Parts: sequence; structure tokens; C-alpha cells
Amino acid sequence: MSDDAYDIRKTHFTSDVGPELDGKEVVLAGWVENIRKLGGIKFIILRDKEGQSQITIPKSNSKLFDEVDNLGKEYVIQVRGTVKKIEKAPQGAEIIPKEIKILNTAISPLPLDPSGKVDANLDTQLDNRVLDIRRPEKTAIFIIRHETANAIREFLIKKGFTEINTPKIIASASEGGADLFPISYYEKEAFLSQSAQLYKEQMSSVFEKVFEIAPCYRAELSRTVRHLSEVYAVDVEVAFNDYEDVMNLLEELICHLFKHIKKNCSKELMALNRELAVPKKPFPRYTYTDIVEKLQKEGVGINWGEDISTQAYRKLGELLEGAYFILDWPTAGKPFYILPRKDDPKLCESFDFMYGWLEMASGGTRIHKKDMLIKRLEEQKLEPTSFSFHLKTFDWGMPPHAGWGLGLDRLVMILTGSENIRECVLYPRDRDRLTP
Ligand code: AMO
Repeated sequence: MSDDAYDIRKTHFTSDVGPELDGKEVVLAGWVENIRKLGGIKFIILRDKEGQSQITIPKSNSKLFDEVDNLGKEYVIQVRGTVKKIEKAPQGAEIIPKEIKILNTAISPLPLDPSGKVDANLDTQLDNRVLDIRRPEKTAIFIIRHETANAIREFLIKKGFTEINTPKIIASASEGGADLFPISYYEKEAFLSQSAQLYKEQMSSVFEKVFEIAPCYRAELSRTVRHLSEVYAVDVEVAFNDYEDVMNLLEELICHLFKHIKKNCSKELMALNRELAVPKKPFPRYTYTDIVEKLQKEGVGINWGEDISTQAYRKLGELLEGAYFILDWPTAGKPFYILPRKDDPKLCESFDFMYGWLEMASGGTRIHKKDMLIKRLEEQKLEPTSFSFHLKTFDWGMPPHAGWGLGLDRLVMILTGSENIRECVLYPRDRDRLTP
């Protein structure tokens, strides 16, 4: 066993090693998951990004046999050896090594057991995230997250959307002032962006159909299993559409996505022990007024016009399973850019997309007339002059438009069956956590 890493490359991943390679020489590299001794044989379980391979060292190779004792869990090794077809081994084949190189060592004991045999609480998991997500059921969450963003991007591009990137350092609020993070920006105060909202609306007047997948920042005071300070949002905006059109688009996207994940992530869903049911179109649509009545019937204390509390959302989750929409919210409780209904301006053309008790997305038809937008800013006690950079674009031919923002982290929670949003983010940021 030597530690001079001349050629660090590998010829195969563990998943490539099967009985069909019997007799062939391969070079694998990865992490020592486990070492076992069984009489005259030692086994190394080698893990890489694709899975595991069994490295079998018979006593007859006395040099390597002794040197296995120098290895520890999570050491990075490179193994050159011959594939041997064997039914009992995990993939129908094992590797008989000719050479094992240690490329790096790891401390012992490790702060948590990546094989998952010893349970660790969520804080310990998050504090030692790199080790934590080496567990297959944790890796699976992030493969599904990767596939989710990928499938959404492909779906929207196929429908003629243009992907945009909007600034995350901004001068004024887009969703109202309360949960902004101020930052020091040279001689001025600036803020972290809460949403791509204003910029995506402006871009609808150029590209007509735009989307962005990017972080947004919310200074959430509450500590819950569904709120973070740094959130990834899928933002969509479409010119010449109203809220019905963009609800239909979202519904189609969600069905496509669930099917895509079922088809392309079967290994990961299995690691998570997750049966994914594809929602059926059309998703039920309830008005806000319907929902308030339903909740009142269940004895939840809520008056028309009030926000839905966490406790009320939990109750809704018991009453309504899976995917549904809540539409026509009170205008007063929605952001200034949402269009009030013509027939009843105390309601607006807005919707939330729900999955059980979780709000996954919200959206609506936007106001595209400048004077109405100024009136709504004033009603919401926001200062129109702070929005002059935005309002002026409404003098340049702003089309009617509509859109939505979908929380990617919450979507991954649903797809993976995770109980806490923190499990679905590599390095979550919340009120208490700013590292690692
Ligand atoms: P909204 O504020 O409802 O709408 O955000 C859209 C979606 O983003 C997710 N989300 C969050 N997820 C975790 N933690 C948070 N603190 C958090 N805040 C929001 C939710 C939510 O449904 N501009 C509008 C969208 C639009 O109208 O196009 C907006 O930002 O899943």
C-alpha cells in the first residue's frame, strides 16, 4: 500500500462493476465505508458517488492483508484489481486487489457515523453536513433536488421561456418591507432581494415568457420546519396571461415533474422508502372564502380577511390531501402588484398552490396600469418614490401579465417526504444557523 498519488484517475465507478467484467482489471476510487474480517478474508466496502463495491483480500496476499489494518472509515483510497464474478457479492462481482493506495486519511472517531448506524440529531447532522450527506438516503434528497431543477428548466424552455438572472442586491422591497435583510453597500444601505418579482415583471415586457431559479432572502423571525432565511424560488412571469393561465401552467409543470422524478429517480426514491403519487389534473380549486368557511366549520378560529395561521394550515392538511389551489384572496392581504378583481375589488386575482398543509407557490394576475399600481402602493403604506425605477417601466408599454413563485426547497420536501425543510438544503440558513 503506498500513498504517492501519481495517477489519481479511475477507470470505473462502482456501478460499472458487474459479472460481465469478470477477469478484467479496473481502477476504482472512493471512500472506505466499512472494513470487515471474516476468518482468513478481509473485506473493504468501497463507496463512490454511484454506490458500493466489495474489495476482497485473501490471506494469501499477505502484504495487502496486513495493510488493510492501516485503513480507517472515510479514508480515500484507490484500488487497482481484478473483477471476479461471484453471486454472493452485492453486484454479483467483487474486486481482488493488486494495489491499494491511500489518497487521504480521515480522523477517528468521526463526528457522526456516515453509515447511519448511529443516529444523530438534526443539529449534529447539519453541523457535519459533508459527512451527513454521504449517507445514501441523504444523497438521494440532493439528487432529487438536482433532477427537480433540471426538469423544471427543461419543461419551461420547451414551452418557449427565457431564463433570466435578476439582482439579489436591491434598493427597495418587492413584497413589502417587513422581512428584508439590510446590508451595508458602500456608503449606502441596500437589501438582499426577497423575490425576483419586480424584475421578472419588467422582463415580461421584452421576452414575454421568463423564468428564474435563484435564491431570495427573508428575515423570518419564526422558527418553523418550513421557513428558511435563504430560499430557492422558481419564478415565472408571462405576458398576455392571467392567473387562470399561469395556474394551468403550474398544474401541468407539477404533474410533469412528479412523473419525471418517479421515472428518473427510482433508486433515490427507494433509498428514501418513498412512494410518489402523481397528482391528477385538474387540481381542486377552492376560493379563500370557501377555505375560511371550511376552517370555521372545523372550529378553527379565523375571521374572513385574516391570514391563515400555521395551526389552520395543519387542519387544512388533514382535510385536503395532495395538490390544490386557494384562489381569490382578500386584496388587502396580498402584495401591491396583484390585480384586484373587477367585479369585487376587495378580492384579487391571486392564488396559492398548496400540497396538504404546505404552501408551495403563490401568484396572480399583476396590475399593468401605472396609476393603479401607485394607488395600491399608497394603500399598502409603501412610498411610490422608492419604486420609481420600477414604475417608470410602466410608461414604456407594459403588457398585461401574470406569474408565480414556487418554493424549490418546499417542493423537494414534498418529493422526498422530508419533515423539515432543512433536510432538503445543503447548507440551510435560518435565524439560528449561519454556518457551516
Ligand atoms: P411568496 O412570498 O409567497 O411569493 O413566495 C413564493 C414561495 O416561496 C416559498 N417561500 C419560502 N420557503 C421557505 N422559507 C421561506 N421563508 C419562504 N418564503 C417563501 C414558498 C412560497 O409559496 N413574488 C411572489 C411570487 C409571485 O407572485 O410570483 C412571492 O415571492 O413556497
